[in-house]
Amino acid sequence: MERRERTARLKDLLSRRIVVVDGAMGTTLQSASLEAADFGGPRLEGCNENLVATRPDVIEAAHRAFLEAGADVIETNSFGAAPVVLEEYGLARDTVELNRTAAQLARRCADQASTPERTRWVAGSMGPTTKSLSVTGGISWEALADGFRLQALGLIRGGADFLVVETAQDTLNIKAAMEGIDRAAAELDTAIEVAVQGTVETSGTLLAGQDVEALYVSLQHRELLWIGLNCATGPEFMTDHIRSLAAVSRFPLACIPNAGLPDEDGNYDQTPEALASKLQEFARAGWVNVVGGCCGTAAEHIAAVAAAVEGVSPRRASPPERCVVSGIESYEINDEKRPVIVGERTNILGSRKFKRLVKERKFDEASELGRAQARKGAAILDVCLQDPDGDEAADLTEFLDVLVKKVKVPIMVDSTDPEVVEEALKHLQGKAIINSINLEEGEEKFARTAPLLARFGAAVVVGCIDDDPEQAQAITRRRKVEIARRSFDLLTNSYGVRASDIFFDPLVFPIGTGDETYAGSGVEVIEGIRLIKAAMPETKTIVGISNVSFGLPAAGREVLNSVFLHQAVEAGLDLAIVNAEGLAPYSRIPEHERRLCDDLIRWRGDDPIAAFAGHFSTKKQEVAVDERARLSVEERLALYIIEGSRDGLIEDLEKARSGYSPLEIVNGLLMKGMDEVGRRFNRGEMIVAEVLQSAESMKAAVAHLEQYMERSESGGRGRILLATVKGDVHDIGKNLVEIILSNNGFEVINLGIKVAPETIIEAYDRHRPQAIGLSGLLVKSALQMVVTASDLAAHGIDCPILVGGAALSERFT
Ligand code: THG
Repeated sequence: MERRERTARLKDLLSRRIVVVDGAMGTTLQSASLEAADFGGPRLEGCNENLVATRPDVIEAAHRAFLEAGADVIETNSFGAAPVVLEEYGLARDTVELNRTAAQLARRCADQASTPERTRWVAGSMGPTTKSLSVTGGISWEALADGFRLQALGLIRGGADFLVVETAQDTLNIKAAMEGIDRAAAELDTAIEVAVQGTVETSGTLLAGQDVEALYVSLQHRELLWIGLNCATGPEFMTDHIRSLAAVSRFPLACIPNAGLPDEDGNYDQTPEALASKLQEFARAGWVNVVGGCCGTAAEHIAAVAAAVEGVSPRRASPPERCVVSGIESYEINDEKRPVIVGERTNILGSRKFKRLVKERKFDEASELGRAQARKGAAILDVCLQDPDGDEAADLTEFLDVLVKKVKVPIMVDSTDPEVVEEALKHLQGKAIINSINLEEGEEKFARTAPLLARFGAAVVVGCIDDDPEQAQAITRRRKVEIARRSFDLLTNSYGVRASDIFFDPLVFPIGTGDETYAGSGVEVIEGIRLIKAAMPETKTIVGISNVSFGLPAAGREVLNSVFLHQAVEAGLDLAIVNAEGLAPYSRIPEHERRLCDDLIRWRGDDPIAAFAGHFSTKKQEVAVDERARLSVEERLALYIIEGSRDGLIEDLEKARSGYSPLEIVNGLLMKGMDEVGRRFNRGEMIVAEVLQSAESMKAAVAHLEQYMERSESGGRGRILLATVKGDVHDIGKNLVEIILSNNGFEVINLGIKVAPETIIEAYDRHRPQAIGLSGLLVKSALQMVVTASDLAAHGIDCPILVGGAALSERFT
């Protein structure tokens, strides 16, 4: 049977029943009591990969034992057969040969065990190597990719049915493996299926930091045979990760755990029955298509696992189509979050400070500008190191290496040079966004960047410019949508880009410089957004907000940026490249200033620039402050929260203390402001970045008042665990609850944010609280509360649960 026919059968089988993969080769070899001579001499002792040459009988016996136990798939003994690993034994030159031999051995065993009714498959195993691009370094992307190429060449030639990139600890290594595999397949003029299995540590992430959802998002663009997890822990610790993957993955799912966690001697001692019963649980939950065993699993384990999943239906994938990008963590772009803020300050063309730091090669300090933006509400960072005097690719990659250790957010690579973009993508584990491509130099230039999208898995910003000889930049709304449509057809038809990975930039021009070309171009952007969203609803829109106000007085810029942003969002804008800190709070902009902005955007009146500049160059910043002095202290306290301001907050809190207790100030006066924030947010008058500023004011106020709150006899009334559930970072409400409870005599153990169910279970076992409080703001947090509660129940924990959060209803509770 041809490989193609066999893999077609395997794909079919994956949808019909749960497929069983073999157990651990390493563990099996250990128990064979091999000696130096078996490996080919003392110098090679421990090099398991060489055994296919020196003791093929031992390897074959292991394969046969697993096939007899009921494995549908056996893995080749080539886990560490990449040149960078083999080099340690002086065997790098034998890479292709060792891999080929490993595949041939497994092929022979699988074929002998196959019958017309039951096919057995050979998976070509490709381990993570001893180097990690993100963590250890010590190898280049190119060298790693080329090593994987050689490994894949040998495995394919030797007869592997598909390849499995396994025990992966670093998504960049996986991407390099994909590259190597693609090159090998091209060289052999063939196609080969690939499965990917990551390894989640007890920390809850891969070694290089990504969680399973970010891992999935980084690989979503490939047609994987399956995605899954193997090694690291026993099945117990995999529960939450497998469940999370099952919720998002469009690929079949594999769960291949160790036989428990190793004991102090490094032995894995989970019994076949225990492993099988846990995997059966996952199977019955509808989470898996593939099961098997990793470290510590012998033929008995595989036999028990095969028996346990027999007759249980495999998972059927039906994840919703979503627009998701990732850094170390994944980030979904959806309507709930409009506008998603893309931080603009890590741009040497847009920030003098950043430019200076880069010039002085102070990359650490420069990356702090990125971190500061992420803290202030930027969900994505735009990074631009385009400098005619510098080496852009070298500067950018060096900077990215520093930045991604500090921020978990997705990165937008702001460069128009295809080579720079490619190099940058070799330094980013996540699914990045390329900013940008366009048709200005025709379809040929387009063709240089577009293939990178599918190769690395990235989203893309498409600027509305084309090769029109008269006016390349689209200024009118009609031209904007026309060019967007042309780019859309090209990308989706010729480059296989998914519509949800296309972000159109209708292009914002400065409307206040006096250049007549751009007079009134503001409203064209707003209406262009509306037309693009209507014509291609699955795509996203993005603009660089600050461009609009170039050349205007600084005080006016913040106001115009804010008004322009609000109008664009109203028209459907999804993402805004902007300085989250440099926006005037919209709710604080007086009516007549909004009017001045609107006149400029829509070009009304004789000279809207003069009217605007006239007002803002004479404007006294203090006016607003004077107005506030006329308000009562109660009103002002609410206003600090609504505006997200802090100037004068502490003094006013001190004034309020003469009439109110600290808790009355929090629950009465400040909460009034918070309620108003909620109302305005729901009406679309405030954006997330502004709400975050309100939250900061609330935190500052509470932090100040805490010193005055008397702690009543500590903990006498009971002990309560509090946690913001997994996937959610919001904790203001929860922290207030903590204060209120501890001021009323409860002992509170606050587990913090993004707390996974297993952490809560551990904490419960340690502290034995009388109640557990789960908190979260997002809609998905409500679902996570259900998941958490059922995990608690599954562990026999029956203590009462309190739930709190914006998305909760009485019925839900
Ligand atoms: N679309 C897309 N990408 C873009 C833009 C766009 N990338 C770059 C730019 N435009 C967006 N970024 C900025 C960054 C900074 C400023 C404007 C846009 C800015 N900077 C201050 C100035 O020039 O006056 C500098 C202040 C300082 O030095 O600190 O306004 O439109 N896809």
